[in-house]
Amino acid sequence: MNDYRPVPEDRFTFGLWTVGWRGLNTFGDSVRPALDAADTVRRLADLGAYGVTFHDDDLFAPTSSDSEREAVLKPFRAALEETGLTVPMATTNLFSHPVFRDGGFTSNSRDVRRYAIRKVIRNIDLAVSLGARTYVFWGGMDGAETEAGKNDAAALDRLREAFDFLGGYVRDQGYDLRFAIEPKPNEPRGDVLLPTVGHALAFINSLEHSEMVGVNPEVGHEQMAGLNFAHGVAQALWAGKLFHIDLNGQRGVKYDQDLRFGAGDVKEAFFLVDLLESANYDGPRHFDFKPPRTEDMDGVWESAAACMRNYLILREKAKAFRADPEVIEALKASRVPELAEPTLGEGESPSDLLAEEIDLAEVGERGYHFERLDQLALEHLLGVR
Ligand code: DIG
Ligand code: MN
Ligand code: MN
Repeated sequence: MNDYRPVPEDRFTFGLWTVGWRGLNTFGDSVRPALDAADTVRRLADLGAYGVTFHDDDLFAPTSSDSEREAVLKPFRAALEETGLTVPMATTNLFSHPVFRDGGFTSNSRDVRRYAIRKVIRNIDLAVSLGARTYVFWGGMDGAETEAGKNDAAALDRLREAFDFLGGYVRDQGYDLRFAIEPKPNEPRGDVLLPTVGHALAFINSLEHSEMVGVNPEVGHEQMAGLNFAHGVAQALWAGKLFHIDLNGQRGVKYDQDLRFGAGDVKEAFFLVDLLESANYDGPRHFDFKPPRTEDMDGVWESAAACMRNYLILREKAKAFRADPEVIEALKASRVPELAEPTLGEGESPSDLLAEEIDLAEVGERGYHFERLDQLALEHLLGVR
């Protein structure tokens, strides 16, 4: 019997800001203490994690001096060394400080845009020194509440300018680093620029260094837009642009819940894990979640452990689903393998195709038996197969 105990080989990672979330929100004060970064590394290592990720501000205040930064980094590096935990990804906080109230790269204020790029450069240097290979950009504060207040074309120009400049910096430094854009439709801004995976993929195509820029989709963010997360990830994979992923849970179109992974739409979580494992996605399984404000510190670690446990449970169920002979038969009955067959034959011409007929009456009656296939998946998920 599998005890679903995570090991570093499972490549589970957590943001320092997740288990470190103190519970402060618009309607409630903090309920938990601030966590020390080095202690968090040790605790996550004990739970079986592979790595940690961070925003610059998770480690030190934006105004910290070099010596103040080093005072934090020294024990942080020591804890990484001691536990063997990695830092696969880092990112910049371009949203908390009041200076970013109208965004970072797309603030109407030019001096803020220039500061945002400086802040990213500084943290890219630190991230690379800690071994990060992926740098995430979540432009949560880059958006608008009023249409007249933001010139979208100019905002996209400034966003492209920032990515092209930073991509050039990474290349000039010879860093082995890729960028991953994290879309979100709204919150904290009324409407956020690049709201979904589709918008981000289209934007990436406009960049000078597009080959080094991918996406970091987050489960709840696509679902906040009423979209199916697995389909968005599938398109990112198809485009060769799934550079990272933020796993959590969301229950419907509402505020960003950042639930532990598996606690939201569990059927969609099942098919997401099925997709990632079937596609041999080899990136970190990164949790970007917030232990509910109701929890004490014991609840925080229980929630973090459950993120990994749920992924492992769903991974085993997805594997059993794919190996089930009845499922293999049902996939054939639904003609799923046939979709992988090119529509046109080798060298076939339009006249060849036009010479063909279809019996509309007969083919029009064809059923696809998706209900049987989906019921088999659900029965695997419910544990009766
Ligand atoms: C929120 O979903 C965002 C920020 O926490 C961070 O910039 C990014 C990192 O994955 N996710
Ligand atoms: Mn979120
Ligand atoms: Mn995220």
